[in-house]
Amino acid sequence: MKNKTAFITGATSGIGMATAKLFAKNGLKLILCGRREARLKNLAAELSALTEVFTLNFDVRNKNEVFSAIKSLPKKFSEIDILINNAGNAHGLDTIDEGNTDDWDAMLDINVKGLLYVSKAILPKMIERKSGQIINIGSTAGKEVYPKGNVYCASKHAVDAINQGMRLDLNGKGIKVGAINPGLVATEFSEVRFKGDTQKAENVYQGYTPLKAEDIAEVIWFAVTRPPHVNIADLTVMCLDQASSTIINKD
Ligand code: NDP
Ligand code: 8X3
Repeated sequence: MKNKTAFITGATSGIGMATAKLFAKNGLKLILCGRREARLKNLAAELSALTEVFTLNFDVRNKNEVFSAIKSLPKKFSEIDILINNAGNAHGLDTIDEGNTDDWDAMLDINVKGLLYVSKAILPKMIERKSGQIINIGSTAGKEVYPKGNVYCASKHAVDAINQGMRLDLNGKGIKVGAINPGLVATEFSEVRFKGDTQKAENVYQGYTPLKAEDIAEVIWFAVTRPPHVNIADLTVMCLDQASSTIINKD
C-alpha cells in the first residue's frame, strides 16, 4: 500500500478526514480535496509528518474547477490508485412541497454531478494503466427513502445507480468499483443539513451510540486492502442501534 496514491474528496471533515488520517498512518500518498482551504492546509501539515500530501482546493459542483484542478496535479501525484468519492452533504429536511430549491440544487449538484465530474477526470489514467479502485460513499439513504429525506435520498439512490453503472462499464478494465453505505455517523453532516443549528444537529445523535467517522474509515481501509481479485462491490454499515433509516433504538 505504501507506493499507492489516494485521492479523497471531502477531506476537510468527517469521514473524508478520518480516512485521510488512516491512509496517512499507513503510508499512502495523499491528494486531499475540499473547499475550506485553511482546513486542508492544516490537515496537510499534520499528515505530512507521515506521508507525502498534496491539496486541491475546489468545489465539486464546478466542472471547470474539477477538471483543471485534477489536470494541474504534479507528475508525482498524477497516477491515482484509489479514488474516494466522499464529498457530499444533505441540505435541509423538509417535505417535498416545502423543500428549498437551492437545497435541491446543492444536493444533486454536489452528491451526484460532483461525483461524476471527479470520476470522469480521474478515470482515463486508471483505464490507461488498467488499474485502480473507486469507492463511492453512498448511504442507507441510497437504499431506502425516509420522510422528508426526498431529494437527499434521491441523490444517494443516484450514487447507488452510478456505482452499479461504473462497475458494469469498467468491467474488464482492471478497475475495482464499490460503494460503502453508512447509516448514522456523527460528523458535521447534520450541522450542514440544519444550516449551523448545532442543537438540532446534536439531537440527531442523542440517546444511542452512532457510528464515528473512524468506523467508516476502517471499513474503507478494509476495502482498499483486499487482494487484487477481491472487490467490495456494495457494503452497508450501521451502528448497533440502527435497524433502518427510521428505526433507531434510543434511550
Ligand atoms: P461532513 O459534513 O463532515 O463532510 C462533508 C465533506 O464534503 C466536507 O469535507 C466538505 O468539505 C465536502 N464537501 C461538501 N460540499 C462540497 C463541495 N461543494 N465541493 C467540495 N467538497 C464538498 O459529512 P460526512 O463526513 O458525514 O459526509 C461525507 C459523505 O458521507 C457524504 O457523501 C455523506 O452524504 C455521506 N454519508 C454521511 C453519513 C452521516 O450520517 N454522516 C451517512 C451516510 C453517508 P468542504 O466544506 O471543505 O468543501
Ligand atoms: C446520512 C444518513 O440517515 O441522515 O446519509 O440520511 S441519514
